[in-house]
Amino acid sequence: MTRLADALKSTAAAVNAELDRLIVLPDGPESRVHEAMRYSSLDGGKRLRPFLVMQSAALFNVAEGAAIRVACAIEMIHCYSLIHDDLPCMDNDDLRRGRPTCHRQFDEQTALLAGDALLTRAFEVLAGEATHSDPAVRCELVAQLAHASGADGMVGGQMVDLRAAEFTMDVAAITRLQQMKTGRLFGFSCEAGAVLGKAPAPQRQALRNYARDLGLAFQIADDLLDVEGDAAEVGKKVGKDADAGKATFVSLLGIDRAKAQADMLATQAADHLEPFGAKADLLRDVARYIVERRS
Ligand code: GRG
Repeated sequence: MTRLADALKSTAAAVNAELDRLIVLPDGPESRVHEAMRYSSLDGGKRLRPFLVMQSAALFNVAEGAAIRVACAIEMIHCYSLIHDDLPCMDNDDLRRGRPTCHRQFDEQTALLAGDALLTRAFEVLAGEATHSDPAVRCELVAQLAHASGADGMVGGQMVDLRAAEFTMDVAAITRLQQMKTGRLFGFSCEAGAVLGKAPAPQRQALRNYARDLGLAFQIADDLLDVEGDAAEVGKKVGKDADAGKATFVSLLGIDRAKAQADMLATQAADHLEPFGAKADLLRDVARYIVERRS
C-alpha cells in the first residue's frame, strides 16, 4: 500500500499548507483564538476526509486549487467537532492526536470559541470565489455541508449518542446514529468532487453509495480500535465505550462478526466505484486501509 501511503502523505502536506494560509494569526488580542484554531487543525490526523475530497475531485478533473479549499473546509468542520467533543461537558478528554486536547492546551472558553470559529471559517472558505467560478456550485457546497454537519447530520448524531441510554440501541439504531454522526461528513467528502465537477446523477449516486459503506466500515473499525487499540498508537484514550457502558457495533456483534462486517462493507464500498475504472484505485485502497488501520 505504498501508493496509498504516499498519496495520503502528499494530501496531508497540501492540506497543512492551505490551512496555514487560510487561518492567519492577526496582531490583536483575538489572536489567541486563531492560535487555538491552528493548534487543533494543523499537523495532525489522518486527513481522511480531505483525501476523499481530493480523490473524488480528481475523478472529474477538477483543478487541485479548488478542491483543496473544499478539503480544508471539511477538515475545519471535523476539527471543530473534535474540539467540542473533547470538552468537559462532552467527553472530557485530555488527549487528541497524541497531544493535549485544545481546552487542556489553552482553556475551555478558548476551545469553545476555536471550534465555533473553525465551523464558521469553513463556510467562508466554501463561499469564496476561488472555490468555484459558478456561484450555484459554491451555494450547493455550502448547503450540503450545512446539512451534513448540522442537526440533521453530525450534531444530530451527537445528540442521539448523548441520549442513547434512554432508548434500545440495537444494530439498526446504532447504524442510524453513526450514519448521522460520522457518515454524513464522509458522504459530503465523497460527493464534493462530483459537485465541483458538475458530474451526472449516476456518478454522484455511485459516490454516495461508496461513502455510505465506507462510513459504516470506518465506524466499526473505530469501535474495534476502542476495544483492541493502543492509546499511544491511536493518539486518544481507548476503552471509553466499555467504560461508559455504551452499545457499539462491537458490543452488539462481538469482535469477530464486527470485523467480518467491516471487511464486507469495505469490499462493497470498493465495488460501487466500478463506473470510474482504474481512476478510482486510490479510493478502493482507502476503503481497505480504513478497516486495517491501527490509529
Ligand atoms: C456543537 C458541542 C457541539 C458538538 C458538535 C461534537 C460533535 C458535534 C460531534 C461529534 C462528532 C465526533 C467527534 C464524531 C467522532 C468521529 C470520529 C471517530 C472521529 C475521529 O476521526 P478520525 O479517525 O480522526 O478521522 P483524525 O484525528 O485522524 O482526523
